[in-house]
Amino acid sequence: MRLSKYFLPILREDPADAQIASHRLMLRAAMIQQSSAGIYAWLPLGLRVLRKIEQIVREEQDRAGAIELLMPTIQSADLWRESGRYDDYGKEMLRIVDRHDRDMLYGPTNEELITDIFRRTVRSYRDLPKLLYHIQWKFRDEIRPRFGVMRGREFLMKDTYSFDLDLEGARASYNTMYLAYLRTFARLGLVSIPVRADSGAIGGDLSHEFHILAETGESDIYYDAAIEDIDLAKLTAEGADFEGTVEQLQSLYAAEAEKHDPANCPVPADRLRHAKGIEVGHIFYFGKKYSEAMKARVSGPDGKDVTVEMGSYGIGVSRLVGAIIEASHDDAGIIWPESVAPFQVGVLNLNTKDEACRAACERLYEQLTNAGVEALYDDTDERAGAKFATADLIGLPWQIRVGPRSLKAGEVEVKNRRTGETENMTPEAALNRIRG
Ligand code: P5A
Repeated sequence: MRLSKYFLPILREDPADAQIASHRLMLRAAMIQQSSAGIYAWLPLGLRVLRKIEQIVREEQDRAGAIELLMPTIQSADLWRESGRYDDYGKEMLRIVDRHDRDMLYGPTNEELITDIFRRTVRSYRDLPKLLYHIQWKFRDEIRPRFGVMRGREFLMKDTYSFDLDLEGARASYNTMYLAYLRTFARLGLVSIPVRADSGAIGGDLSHEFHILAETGESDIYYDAAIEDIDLAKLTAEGADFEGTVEQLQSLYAAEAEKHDPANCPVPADRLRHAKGIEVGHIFYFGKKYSEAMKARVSGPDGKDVTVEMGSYGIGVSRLVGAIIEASHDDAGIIWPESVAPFQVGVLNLNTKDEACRAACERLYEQLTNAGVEALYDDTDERAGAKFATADLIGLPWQIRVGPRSLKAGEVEVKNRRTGETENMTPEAALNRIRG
């Protein structure tokens, strides 16, 4: 992408209303623009990151055997009356009346709708287990939307729903998702801590929240350092005792500060960690809460009807954009993990009037593009200093800086955004460094 043709209306000044780094940097880097309280437009740079995160989340769901579908954002109130949640949900639910005076709502979550799909289509225990998911916008009329996309009113969630014949199956589905979540967050370059949680408005009796570590996180958590050493490769290796290991993992200590009782903490002091976290995922086993109320049954092996066991599993996809920035930035701007960077490399032409610089940049840009590397080519007439600032702000993992002086020696300057290290090398070597 040529920056001169792109749409990147970055802000040179800090916006006044942003209290945390991710919100400030997302506005400055022109990733989002507020449309109304807690509701944002995703500008091109932000959308690229959102889509990358979404794709990693999708790939790990697919790998875990979940099947993607797409449910609507607008739902009928009748389904929620059946489950009993229409009144319970309160003011967080955005209620809508259509032209026929029917009560509708903008979905804050989809337990009812998926249960309705299930009961209308699945008849036999032979069709179980089933894990179904979608990645869809949700609306919750949060009393205090804040911190940009971290607590929005409209936000993108990945939500999966499991259907099983019995408790044992439900537990297996839960554990499958638990592991998929650890893998997903690791691929996003994050350390995640699964914390035993209350299940709140979703209901039920087994639940974990997944927190990622970030100094600015809103949650206060204590956990066993052993969690940081979880070896996912070993866990997923062929022949591994999957159930056993996941249950062992789940027994490792992690608790939110309110529930942490120092006197009874089972973790030795040298292994106890205290950190700030951001909740980016939440999984629930809630048994027959919805299937009973909505009569979601299949015929069992003995021909008798069985009410199915269910769970639901959420990831805050749009929240993750902010959370990743909270976990990975410095004074100059964002530092994207390679896996979600909007572009892998910025090619900076430091003197657009210099013919040699122009030719070298064009050639590099073409070679990168041909090699399948996503490059943002700064071909604008800005000063070199402004180009450096923009590149650092938007946080691409690599920068190739092409200036007249080093080019005379046949070299360009390569900067690694994370380490800050710069190195001179030939354009060919730069290409190989970035492809490697
Ligand atoms: C699980 C999937 C649920 O809604 N039903 C379907 C269950 N769980 S949850 O914990 O309420 O939400 C799941 C994740 O969504 C993110 N999230 C938000 N992100 C941005 N702004 C919000 N207002 C918001 N509310 C929830 C969180 O990451 C949460 O873990």
